[in-house]
Amino acid sequence: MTTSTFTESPLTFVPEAASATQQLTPRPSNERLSLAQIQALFDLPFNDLLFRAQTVHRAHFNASEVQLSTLLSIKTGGCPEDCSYCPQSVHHDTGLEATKLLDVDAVREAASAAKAQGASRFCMGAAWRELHERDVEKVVALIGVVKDLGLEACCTLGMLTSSQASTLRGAGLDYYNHNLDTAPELYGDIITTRVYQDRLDTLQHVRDAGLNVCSGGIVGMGESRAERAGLIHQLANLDPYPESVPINHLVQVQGTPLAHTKGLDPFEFVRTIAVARISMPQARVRLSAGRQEMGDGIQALCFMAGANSIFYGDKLLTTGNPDWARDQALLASLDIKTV
Ligand code: SAM
Ligand code: DTB
Ligand code: SF4
Repeated sequence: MTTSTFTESPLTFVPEAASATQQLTPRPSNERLSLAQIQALFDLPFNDLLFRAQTVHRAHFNASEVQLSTLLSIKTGGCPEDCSYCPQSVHHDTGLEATKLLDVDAVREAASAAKAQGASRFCMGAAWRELHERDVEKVVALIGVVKDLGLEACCTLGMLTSSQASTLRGAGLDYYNHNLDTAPELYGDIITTRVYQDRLDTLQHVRDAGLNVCSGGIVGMGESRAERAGLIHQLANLDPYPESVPINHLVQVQGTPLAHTKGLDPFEFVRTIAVARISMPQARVRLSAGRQEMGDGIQALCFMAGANSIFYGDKLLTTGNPDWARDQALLASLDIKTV
């Protein structure tokens, strides 16, 4: 006999099969979730998982609204870190040409175009291990350009000190992106030039400076389901959890060590989105890198699973993304409004 019922709130609808995770929704933003709870979500029957994710999503957001962020690489390539997924590392021969930091005019032009296409946030990424003091004032000027256009500003520049985080906040920065990327136990296999705690320290500096935290990870790097659960467990237990959670599908780039990784079952990617949505109910969960390779059907499932943000524009940092027109057509066919 099934005990699935609606009681006073849609959030209390808990199918019997999901009772192990009953206490997950709603939850205060600082309530800890165990790894077993996250794993139990991953292990739900696919349709039950999606139903739960949709229920949580609808309690906090309009399910037919997606936020648009446009990315710009403000400093490309030549990065000293050895992240095995990344085309911008000097350790991998990907044929990418390194560039200098862009100037204010180039950023203004790209941000204006993004605004004209409907983006609400402009994210500037640099292939740096950390922000160097000599670059702080230049980045401050770039943030000013984006804010002057009336856009939300986000940066991803590598590790930050607490005083740098405060300086960027003072310049008007709204979000800082710094991904945990994978579960702690897998981290050393993917990157050797920094440790997990370095990432956590920067996230704490960002949080302490009053910036919104954008942090997520990459799926499809050959990790197990338990390791995907481990990543979500870390993100969901940040206190408070991030406002923005990019879930990237690995883009396999020739010349990187992960170029020939065995492909991930696309439904497993959708599950990851759904578990992120349930465990971080009020976060914007961003369907991030990998959309170009994904197909419209899987993207639609990701929106059903609770993704409510995308990177919008024909390029991510160095790799491709669906172009504006294609995304506009996809969102229109799904009756999704943009914010
Ligand atoms: N250098 C800074 C850092 O690592 O924090 C900022 C830029 S870095 C390119 C930002 C993020 O891009 C990484 O944390 C990773 O999640 C993502 N990324 C890089 N290469 C990727 C790839 N091939 N596929 C998917 N995501 C990727
Ligand atoms: C994030 O989580 N994904 C974006 C953004 N934050 C900076 C970057 C994706 C990069 C994909 C590979 C590339 O284009 O170089
Ligand atoms: Fe450098 Fe960031 Fe790429 Fe790692 S992910 S190699 S830190 S640009």
